[in-house]
Amino acid sequence: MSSKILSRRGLLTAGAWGVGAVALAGLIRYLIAPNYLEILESAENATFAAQRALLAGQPLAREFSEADMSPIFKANGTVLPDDPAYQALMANEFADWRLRIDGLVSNPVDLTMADLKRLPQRTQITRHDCVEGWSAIGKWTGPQLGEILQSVGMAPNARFVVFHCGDNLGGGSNGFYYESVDLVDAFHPQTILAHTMNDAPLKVAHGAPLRLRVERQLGYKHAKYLMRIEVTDRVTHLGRGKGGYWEDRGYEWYAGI
Ligand SMILES: Nc1nc2c(c(=O)[nH]1)N[C@H]1C(S)=C(S)[C@@H](COP(=O)(O)O)O[C@H]1N2
Ligand SMILES: [Mo]
Repeated sequence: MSSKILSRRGLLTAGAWGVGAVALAGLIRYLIAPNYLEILESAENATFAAQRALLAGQPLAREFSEADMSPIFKANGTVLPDDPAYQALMANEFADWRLRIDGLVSNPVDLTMADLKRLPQRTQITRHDCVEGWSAIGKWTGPQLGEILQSVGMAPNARFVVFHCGDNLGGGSNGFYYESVDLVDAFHPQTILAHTMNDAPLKVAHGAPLRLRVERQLGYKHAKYLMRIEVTDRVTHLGRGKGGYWEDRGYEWYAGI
């Protein structure tokens, strides 16, 4: 770590200030984004309360009006998962689908769509930017991820939120699409689990029955076909260890716009 801008020792010292360590980590990720994963993994003293304190004053992604909505919103990546488990859920119009939330939480849960719709809902019209060079403005509705995470009780050592998807792209056990965000993005007010797109139930091509919207990040972070959300203290044990399906194949983990 000695070559990093902020040394491990520096971070641990900051940890003694509580909020400081996390706020500092949140700030420096913009300066040294490629090293952010390692830096975060070395921050040991931050508490959940400190993470919450970060929420105040987070910049919002731009929101648009109905008139700005794109007449056509391209579907990209997987548009019809061929995994048998997903196919079985789809055949039943997702009536048997549950969103598993587990990992570093005190109350693991299996949420139904009705459970998710009973929570306070947020609707936002935002621009989606894909690295492949297209953008589209769409309207999304769903509960805030932060509300859900709060309700399951996160452990103090929680650092990442991992999204496990229902589509297997690679054929092997490592081929399932997955993504991860830090707690700054997880608790961002515009980070929602969307079940509704442009006022209609989310279509299979766009990630039915539920997909992530993490509006200050590039398209590939917006995991579709959500099956399980895992709270972790690291991401190195997943896939090829880089925090996401495309990150494992060379894309940046921090895909801020
Ligand atoms: N599970 C899953 N999520 C995914 C993908 C995917 O292939 N599988 N593709 C990503 C990419 S690269 C983009 S641009 C968006 C596309 O979302 P859309 O189909 O609603 O346009 O989903 C992202 N989330
Ligand atoms: Mo993308």
